[in-house]
Amino acid sequence: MAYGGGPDDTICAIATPVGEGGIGIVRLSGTDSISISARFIRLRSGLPLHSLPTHSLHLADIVRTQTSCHSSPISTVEVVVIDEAFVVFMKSPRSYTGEDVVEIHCHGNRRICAMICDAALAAGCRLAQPGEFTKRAFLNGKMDLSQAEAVLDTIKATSEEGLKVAQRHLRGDLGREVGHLREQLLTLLAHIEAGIDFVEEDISFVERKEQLETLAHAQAVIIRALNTAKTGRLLREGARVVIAGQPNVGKSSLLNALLRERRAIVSSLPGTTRDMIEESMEVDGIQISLIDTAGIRNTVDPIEQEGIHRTWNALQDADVIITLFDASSPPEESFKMEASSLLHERAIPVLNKVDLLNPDQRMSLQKRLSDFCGHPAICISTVTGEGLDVLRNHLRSRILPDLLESSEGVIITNVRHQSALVRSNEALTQAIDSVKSGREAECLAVDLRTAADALGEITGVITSDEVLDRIFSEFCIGK
Ligand SMILES: Nc1nc2c(ncn2[C@@H]2O[C@H](COP(=O)(O)OP(=O)(O)OP(=O)(O)O)[C@@H](O)[C@H]2O)c(=O)[nH]1
Ligand SMILES: [Mg+2]
Repeated sequence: MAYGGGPDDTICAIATPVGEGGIGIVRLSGTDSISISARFIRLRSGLPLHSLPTHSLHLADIVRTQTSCHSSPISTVEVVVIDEAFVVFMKSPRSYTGEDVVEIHCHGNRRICAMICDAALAAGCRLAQPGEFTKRAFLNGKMDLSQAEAVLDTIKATSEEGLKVAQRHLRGDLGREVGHLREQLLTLLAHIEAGIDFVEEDISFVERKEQLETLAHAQAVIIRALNTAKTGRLLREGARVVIAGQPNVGKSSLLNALLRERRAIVSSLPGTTRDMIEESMEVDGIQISLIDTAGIRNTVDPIEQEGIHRTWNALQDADVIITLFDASSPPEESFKMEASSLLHERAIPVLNKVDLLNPDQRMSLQKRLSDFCGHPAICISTVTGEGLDVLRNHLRSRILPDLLESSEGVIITNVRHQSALVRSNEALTQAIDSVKSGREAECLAVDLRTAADALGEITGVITSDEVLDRIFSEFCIGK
């Protein structure tokens, strides 16, 4: 095993974030958790630690021993109290890791946590590797691999929707769906293998039609899941939303309005923003990187040219582009901008400064802009704030298609899962082909096995140490 230390060691780590907090938690897990803890935990009740009932909190002194010489030539061993804390014992298998776990809930001071962790190390623990608690939970069957990965996604989720999906996976929704599908393929495989064994007796275990139905159903489920991968990525990483348009249309004003702070400089001079300004925000539960850019125009100013160059680069990576137009400048002018590059399917056309128009002007301009763009344009004013909610809703529905709202199905947020599904899907395509063209059952069996194994990688029934090490190394120590 690539981990420094064996799987049977008792491990410890600080489980709470570094820094100040009401409570800090040091956690021990492994067979010797209690006997090791007994060396540095003194229950206030005076009872021995091994009599600690499971799953209850007990007040204790956490101590360390130190040798002092002072003035005397004979050294003495002193017991020093590090902190008073609550101690909880969670007996195997009813714990996070499935092992005996001791948690020490001390004051949330970084030095105290470190000293308690040191005391545990001195008493015979080994420092946990990143993700080792969760890895043990997986190895001890407390969760499947997709759930273990969801632990990390749950900790790291930055938006409400991202959190929802991570928690769905944490509950095991993905593992269940994938496991169910794998079972169906394995059942089919068993029938086909039986058919191979009994071929001389000419027993047709499953009709071809039935085989095709099972394969097609599996493939449909996988394709549906794969179609959610883009949404999943946006949920996990957040969407890049770029505000672009000609100078002075109000891009920086819009950034400020959406952020609700005066982040970017706004001025009536065209060409104010030279560099890109990127800020994180949450729109309706979705994480967004909002990017204000230099206005696009022909210019001889080398700094502005560089800014515009950066705008074009930002546009390439954008998930959504807010293409902003100025309602107060002559429409022919503003519509004529390098529109073809700014008005593809990722763009939302937005007409700003509508506070300067009367209702008739506004309707007619909105219509002309919508016709010009081939998408309905949204009217806003960063001054009065009107239309900003409509824009936010629009952003949300662009980034999160309806499927997330309506379906209980899984969303693929993880590249490893995605690649396993792609491989499973490819194998199924070949399997379907084999059935249709009447190839030998052996070919079909091989493809089915490949498809089922790829699904097994997602839940971790099929896995390697290398894959596990890679997954858990992304965790922090203590998780
Ligand atoms: N009336 C009105 N004026 C606005 C509105 N939004 C922005 N402005 C004004 O338009 C001018 C330009 O605004 P900015 O936000 O700096 O425009 P920009 O697109 O970032 O400009 P550059 O950085 O130069 O490309 C400023 O004087 C703003 O006060 C609006 O909704 N209504
Ligand atoms: Mg600007």
